Amino acid sequence: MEELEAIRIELFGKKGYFAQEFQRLKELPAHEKPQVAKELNKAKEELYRLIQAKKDRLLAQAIEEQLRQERIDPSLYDPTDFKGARHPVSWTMERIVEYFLSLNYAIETGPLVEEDFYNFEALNLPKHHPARAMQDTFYFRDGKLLRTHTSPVQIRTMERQKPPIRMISPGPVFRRDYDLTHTPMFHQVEGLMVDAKGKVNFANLKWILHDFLHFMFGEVEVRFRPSFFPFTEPSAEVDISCIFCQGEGCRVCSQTGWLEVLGCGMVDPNVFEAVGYEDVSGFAFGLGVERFAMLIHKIPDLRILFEGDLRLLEQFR
Ligand code: 2NM
Repeated sequence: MEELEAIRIELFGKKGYFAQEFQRLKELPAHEKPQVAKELNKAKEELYRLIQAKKDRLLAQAIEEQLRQERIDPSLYDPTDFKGARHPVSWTMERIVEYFLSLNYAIETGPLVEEDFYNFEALNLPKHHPARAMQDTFYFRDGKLLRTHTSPVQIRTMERQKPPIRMISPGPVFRRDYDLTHTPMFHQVEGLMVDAKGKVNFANLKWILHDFLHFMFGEVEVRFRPSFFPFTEPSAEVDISCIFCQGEGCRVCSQTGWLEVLGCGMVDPNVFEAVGYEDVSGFAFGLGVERFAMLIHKIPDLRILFEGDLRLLEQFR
């Protein structure tokens, strides 16, 4: 293409061959001028046409070469060879949500960057409360923080709505923790039911969690153990009989025959006071989705869930 352009300039440029030849016409005797001019014009037209034709051919070749190099082979895409699959944490989250949707619970979400009030203060965790030190929190310079649980969503929902409330809050939470059984980000689902005082009791909580755990784990034993959370009173931790040894005792259940899967309780009056509720009662519960996913799918190591290794996902197609 460059060579061709050089030739074109040599022939047709301002000081090119034809410019010079037409200049020289003046020096010719008058009777020769028409004939020479005619032949010059004919040669000029012919050469112009040839150069243009060559140019077109070179351009077409260049485009063809480019198309050849950039060609996509659509037969390379094989939808039956798809390596991806729903991640077990997503699957577990969706299954949990499916259960509570079937009971007409609302699915609520909220900000991941939270204010101290919603993450701690309103949940009966005043400043300097020892329970605050239990959870190591990611703080921002302006005092905001990454939520350490999804309970702030419950607080925000109660601020916005009047009872009755029936909701769950699925989503990621963040804690400064990283070892064999803890990652700095994991997922929680927390639930809340509130109605007029006396209408929601601990028996309701026991029934729904029994039913829910059977939905998730099949035919397991369920037991409630007294426990403590700042935002509930009374509080309980919930165990299921070990799904690996059917309660016989194994490494996963530390020979106890039981696996801890949930925390729950009746919402503390201080929490209701913080959101301006009066004469109500309610229950709440919380669970870690990764732990559920690991138990259900018998995944031995928490970190596998976060490595993005396709060999994990291939097993969930
Ligand atoms: C848990 C255990 C017990 C809980 C309490 C609340 C709120 F905001 F309603 F007070 N939300 N979630 C709760 C109660 C969470 O997680 C182990």
